[in-house]
Formats: sequence, C-alpha cells, structure tokens
Amino acid sequence: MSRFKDDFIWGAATSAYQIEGATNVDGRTDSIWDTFCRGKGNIRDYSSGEVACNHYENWQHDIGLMEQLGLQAYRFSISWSRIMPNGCGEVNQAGIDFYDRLIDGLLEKKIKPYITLFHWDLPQSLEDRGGWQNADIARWFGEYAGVLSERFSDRVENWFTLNEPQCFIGLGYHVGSKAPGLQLDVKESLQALHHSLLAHGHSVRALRSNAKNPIKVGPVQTGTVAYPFENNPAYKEAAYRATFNVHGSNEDNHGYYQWKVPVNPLWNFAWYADPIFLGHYPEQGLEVLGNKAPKFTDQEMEIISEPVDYCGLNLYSGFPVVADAECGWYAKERPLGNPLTAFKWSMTPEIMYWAPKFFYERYKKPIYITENGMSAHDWLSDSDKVSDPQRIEFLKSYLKYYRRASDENLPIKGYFLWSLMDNFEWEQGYEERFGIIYVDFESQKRCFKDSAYWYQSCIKTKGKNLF
Ligand code: PNW
Repeated sequence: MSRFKDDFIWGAATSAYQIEGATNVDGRTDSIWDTFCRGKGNIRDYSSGEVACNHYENWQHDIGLMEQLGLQAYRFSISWSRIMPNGCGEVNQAGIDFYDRLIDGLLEKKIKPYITLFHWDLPQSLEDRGGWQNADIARWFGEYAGVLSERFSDRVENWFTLNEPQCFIGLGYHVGSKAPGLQLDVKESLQALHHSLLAHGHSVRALRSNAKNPIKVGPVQTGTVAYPFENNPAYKEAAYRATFNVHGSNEDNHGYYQWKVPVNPLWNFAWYADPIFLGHYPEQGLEVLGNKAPKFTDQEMEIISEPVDYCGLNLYSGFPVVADAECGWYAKERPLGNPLTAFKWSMTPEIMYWAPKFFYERYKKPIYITENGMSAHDWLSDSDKVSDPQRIEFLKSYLKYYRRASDENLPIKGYFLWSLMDNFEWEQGYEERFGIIYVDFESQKRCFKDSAYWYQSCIKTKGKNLF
C-alpha cells in the first residue's frame, strides 16, 4: 500500500509580518511593509500588519491550537527589525526574548521549529541604504543570520534562508506590486537579485559557523510549475524545459501567461536555484538576457553555492504543456470554467508530483514543500462553524500527487500547509483567507475550519485519509 514514509514531517507555516502585529513595541522598527501599507492604494482594503493576528501576544494560545491539530513542525519567520532595529549592529534583546519564548513553547509541545530567516519584511533602515540594490546587504544579512544562529541553534535544527526572492525582488523591485513597490528595469533588478543570492550564501556560512548544534539549511523557491499534459517522454521533456526556462519576452512564452499577466525574466526557477545548487547561472537564461545579466565573479558564485541540505518549494499553481515540433513546447489552455481558488489561481494538483520530480532530477537535493494551500472567502456560520469543503478537496488532491512522489522514492521530507491561520495577505490585505484556522480580526477569536479537523486526521493517519 502506498503511503508517506514514517519520518515524513507534517507541518504548517506562517510569516512574521503576516501574523505578529505589535509592529511598534519592544524596540521593533519599521519594515518596508509597514511603510508600503501607509502608501495610498497599495493595499486592497487599506489595511496593514499593524495588528494582524496579534500573534505577538497570542502566541501561547496559538501553540495550543497547533498542539490540538497534532502538528509535528511549525515553519515561521523572524522579523529582522525586531532583532536588529537598525538592520545591522545593535541587537535588541526584547526581540530575541520573544522568539526564545516561542521556540521553548513549541519544543515543550514537541513541535519542531523550522525558522525562515527572511520573509519579505526588510528593515526600512536598510531599504533607506538601498536595500537589495546595495551590495553590502550580503554582509548585513550574514551578520543577522549569525546572531540568530548564535541565539537559537542550541534548540533549532532546521533553517530556511530567503523566502521566494521571485516575489520580494521580482514583484517588489521590478513589477512593483509588493513592498517596496519599485519598478527597476530588468538589469537593475537582476543585480539586486544577485545581491540576494550572495546574501543567501553569506547566511548559510554564518549559520553554520555560529551553530551550537549541527543544523540543516536550504533556500525556499516559488514559481509556476509546468507539467506534462499527458505523461509521455516528449511532453515530460517539454514540461521540464518550460519549468526551468528563463522567459525573455512575451513572444517566447508560447502562450503561457502568469495569472493572465505577461511573464517577465524575473519570474522563473532556474535563475534563482541554479546558482545555489549548481554554482552558475543557467546557460539558457544568460542567452535570453544578454547584456541585462548581472555582473558577477567566480568567487561570488562560490559563496552563493555554499552547500545546502535541502530545497524548499512553495507550490500553488502550475500549467500543463504539450510538446511542439516547431517551438519546443506551448501552454495547453485550461478548460473554460476550470476550478479556481478565490485568488483565481488554477487548481493544478499535478505540480505536487512533477515539481519534486523535476527539482530532484536537476538538483539532487531532498525536498520540503514549505507552502501549499488556497485562499477562499470563508465565513463563520451562525453556529460558529466554518465549512470549507473546497479547501479540503484542494488539499486532498494536492497531497495525493505528493504521495505519488513518495511512492517513487523521491526524497520528500515534509509538508507545510499555508497557512496555519488566516492572516495579512500582503497587498490583498485581509480579503484572502488562506488559513485552516479562521481568525475573526475584530475579536481575535480563532476557530477551526472544517479543513483543520480534516488536516488533524490526515496527520494522525499519516495521510491514509486521502483515499
Ligand atoms: C507566498 N505566485 O507568496 C508567500 O510566501 C506567502 O507569504 C503568501 O501569503 C502566500 O504565498 C499566498 O500568496 C506567493 O504568484 C505569491 O505564484 C505569489 C505566488 C506564489 C507565492
């Protein structure tokens, strides 16, 4: 009988700015998201993360909910400007204390903490000095990572470095939809991205050199995964290439558009992951980008490719492709009226099998799915219940494909559902609910959605309730 392996880790994920609130207490300074939320028209419902789930005060209660769910692991991120109000230099003990309490509280309930160093909330003080455009950021981030390792690695074994540079550089510095809302040209954006890769490398070295106990670490990537429309060698090969291609212009996208928005060279996997895992930028990307490629040295590529232990993948949606004699591949249109989430992202569970397969073939590293889930417009019924059958269907079908990866002995290590609870969904504010726990943002009351009870039994049965 097919199953998830016994040591497979069942978890859930959040990020600091999306849940903590308390943005202005105990020495925390502004991040670029605090600033961005104040900007007119940046956030759909004019909200911010100022209160969010007030997890900064409710953390004990929230750990209780995790325990009730039966979570084996919890992936959360650390607010850089709580730890270092100036981004570098002085360390804020009150910030350290908060995460000390959280880590100890988790361990007490036998929930393994998985720390993400950075989930988009760059200290504003560093943005004021150029942020990711300033090459010094590699050093600043290394220093920050060193502090976290020094303080927490006695109790925390598993670490992730940067969450989705595709988003915080691609969407934050190039498209402009996320903080800090810059619209740099491709060349400038790729240079900023190069600095973020260097920062990743520096952080891996700093984490290891300050570690009190052996640690494991890896990056977290996202993107839009191509999968074969039919499972045959030609389509598989086409989908592999479509997944790892760097897209130069709209013309060479073969009908593939990202959420109906034309894709751009900042939205792909290989440009971000090849340097880390293979030690060089992808040939195909260098060709497509020509003189827009960043400047780099061999020594920098060595820092970037500092060996890591695993690869984190945040998987939400993908697209089917077919092989084509003339252009190699093209995106097969989804049927009219195909299943969509509230965000209008297509339901494409196939990616949970194909992404781990393609990533393992290319990079030969164990894989965690560090985020997966969907937004729905859930509400509380009269009887204080939240019925979210679509989310249960979504999770079931995605996890079935993930289990297929396990059946084929791909080294998949675990699964972190996005998200533990409804939270501040960036520029969408509170209008997209990704949680399996419902949050009433007025009263701060939490309530298990039906999907939370379903996930509880999924964890308990190690996925046997999927069939
Ligand atoms: C992730 N895409 O972002 C983030 O890590 C979370 O903080 C966020 O809440 C979650 O997904 C839901 O949006 C992504 O366009 C944003 O493919 C966009 C994409 C993927 C991930």
